[in-house]
Amino acid sequence: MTASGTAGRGNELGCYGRLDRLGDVVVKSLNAAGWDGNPYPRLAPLPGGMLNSVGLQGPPVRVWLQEYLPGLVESGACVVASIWGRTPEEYHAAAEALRSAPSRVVAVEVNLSCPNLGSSNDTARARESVEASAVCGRPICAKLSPASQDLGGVAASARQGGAEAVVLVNTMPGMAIDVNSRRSVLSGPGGGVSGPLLRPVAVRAVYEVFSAVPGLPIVGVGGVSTGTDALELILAGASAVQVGTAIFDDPRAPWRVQNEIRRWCRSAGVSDLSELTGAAHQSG
Ligand code: RRO
Repeated sequence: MTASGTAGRGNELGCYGRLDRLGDVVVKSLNAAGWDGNPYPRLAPLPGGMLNSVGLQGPPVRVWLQEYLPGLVESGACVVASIWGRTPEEYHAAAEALRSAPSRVVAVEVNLSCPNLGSSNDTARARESVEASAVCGRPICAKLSPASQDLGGVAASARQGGAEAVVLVNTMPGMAIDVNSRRSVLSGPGGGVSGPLLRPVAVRAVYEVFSAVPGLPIVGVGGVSTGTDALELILAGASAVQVGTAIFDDPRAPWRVQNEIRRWCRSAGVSDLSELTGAAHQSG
């Protein structure tokens, strides 16, 4: 899958590969009213990763449905719409606007964890926000922050609210300062750290939630740029993997990662990837 926020809102990646050959295309988080996002600069490269404070920029769901989704549907992609809100009511409004989406929108990712919204994934709020999103009328997965002290509790709460899976993890809150200007490198004080730096954080989060909430499917995301990076998340407990920041460096990364996983499985004699989900737990 592509990770939300890294593959555009429509078929932007379609010129690099067949979108219908990916698991799903997850689009940048949307809400009912649309939002301008944060002032620039919003992105900064880091050694081993990236810092962003895009600030949820995006059109209203209604405009996305009219202007961006048709190209994605035409590509044959399975689409996952990501939604955000500041309150359960805002999640409800975004989800309601998606109710009429074509069946190609196969699921909704409820983003409970934007590092640039000041939203933390608090357990009660996770359940309420997911419950409020049920109106979209399709399967829901909840995207959680690695910054939570109780990721297992938040994941369990999202499941109680109706989430069929969790997506682990969003970016990690972070900050970088330019010593010459003595200011944050971004327009605001901080942002979200992604890329290879995030991978061990994601692997641990997936590993913990796989143990803490048995049977809850996990989509792993964070710093995946090769097939073996993806396999690490799968061995920790993920049933599917998203590729995100690597796309900025190589827009063909999602297909390349898929091919590298296939090649590795062939050489290791693995015929069904699901055999590997959580396998690191068996070996201690
Ligand atoms: O738009 C953003 O600033 C943003 C979002 Br919604 C998110 O979920 N994660 C992130 O790192 N940035």
